[in-house]
Amino acid sequence: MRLQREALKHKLREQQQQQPPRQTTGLSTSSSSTFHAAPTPPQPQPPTTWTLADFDVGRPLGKGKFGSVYLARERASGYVVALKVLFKGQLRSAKVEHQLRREVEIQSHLRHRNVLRLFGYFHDAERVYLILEYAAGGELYRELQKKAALAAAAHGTGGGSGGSGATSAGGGGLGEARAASCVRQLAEALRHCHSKHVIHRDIKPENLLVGRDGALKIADFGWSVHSRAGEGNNENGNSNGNSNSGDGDNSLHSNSSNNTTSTITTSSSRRKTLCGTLDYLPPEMVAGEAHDRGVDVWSLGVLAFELLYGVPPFEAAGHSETYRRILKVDLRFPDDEVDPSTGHTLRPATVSAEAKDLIRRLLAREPRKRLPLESVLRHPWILGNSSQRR
Ligand code: AK7
Repeated sequence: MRLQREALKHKLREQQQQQPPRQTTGLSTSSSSTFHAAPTPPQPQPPTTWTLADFDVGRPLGKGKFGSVYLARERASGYVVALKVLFKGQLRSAKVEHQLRREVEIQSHLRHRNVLRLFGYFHDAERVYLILEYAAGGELYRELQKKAALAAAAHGTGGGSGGSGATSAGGGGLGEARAASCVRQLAEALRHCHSKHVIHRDIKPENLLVGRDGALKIADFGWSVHSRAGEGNNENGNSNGNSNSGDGDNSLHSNSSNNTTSTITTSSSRRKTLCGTLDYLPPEMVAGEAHDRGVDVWSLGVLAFELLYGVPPFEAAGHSETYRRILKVDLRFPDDEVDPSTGHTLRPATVSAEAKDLIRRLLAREPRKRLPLESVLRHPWILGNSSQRR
């Protein structure tokens, strides 16, 4: 089994290394069912091609707007993967084919234990299939939901909260040790992405998966962009705010002219987040300003908060109220929640001062003032709570 796994790994790796990053083609046009390693050069064809018949498809792992993910095994090698099935018709209607192409292209530059691998794709008449690294631990989101449910049950039954220890997830968060470990791994993943000029732009618990060994994996680069050096994104991450160059590759609408890209990007994100959450958007995107890799640093802060408290920091009843809170950076750390009638603590504020310090430094209104990822990795909260390997 191990040898077989290594074999496909090798095969996939070989293909990817042979192919220089190029434009991808054929996601929605052709109806042939050839496999292309990611990225796909127009010519020549990669040495190996796959079709659905090459996989045993197992249980569904999840459902998304454009299709589902299944556990699958490549028959020849026995290598287990996650197969994401997307419907071409839906991709076309939503006009996101170019995003999918970009995702495949972007993923080919990334190789990191905390970034979910996209091995390649193939397609048939109706569907596009993404061959993904399988994350045996599932979605971090579920971990968080479970804790939230536990906390709610504990508080709701009125059985008193008891004294939950400083490291436990008394208020629905994951606890300081697990949260710090997640934040560290995310910072490492994002540092890798940014070093390859990739901005993820959609960091949230739903897009974080957990590997067999508990390692965190950033997934779903469908909203990411490949920023170019010298366009306001430099290696140090302190850009002057003008990023996401307006060439067709980076803009989310291909008919954009250079200086409107940020607006377009924002409206597109807004469009997208209408069916999702606004909670992770940074103020500059809410305000319709240009944005850069600082957006990922902001969402790391939002995530840190949510991992600790179980709810995102700017959550509000409606979208406009969330916008307002984000723009103001209306950051408040929950106090102990006390039942006014009994005086009992319902939700203890067990979050350390170091954690709050890191969150404040990540959630700076000014993108350039946000703590650089290198400094996140050296922050006392990370050093004190997160063991190096998990
Ligand atoms: N246990 C989708 C729609 C539209 C996209 O979905 C792009 C993805 C990784 C993903 C995670 C899949 C491994 C799992 C597991 C699970 Br659960 N994977 N182990 N789930 N990459 S989903 N990418 N892309 C996507 C578009 C676009 F067209 F808009 F770009």
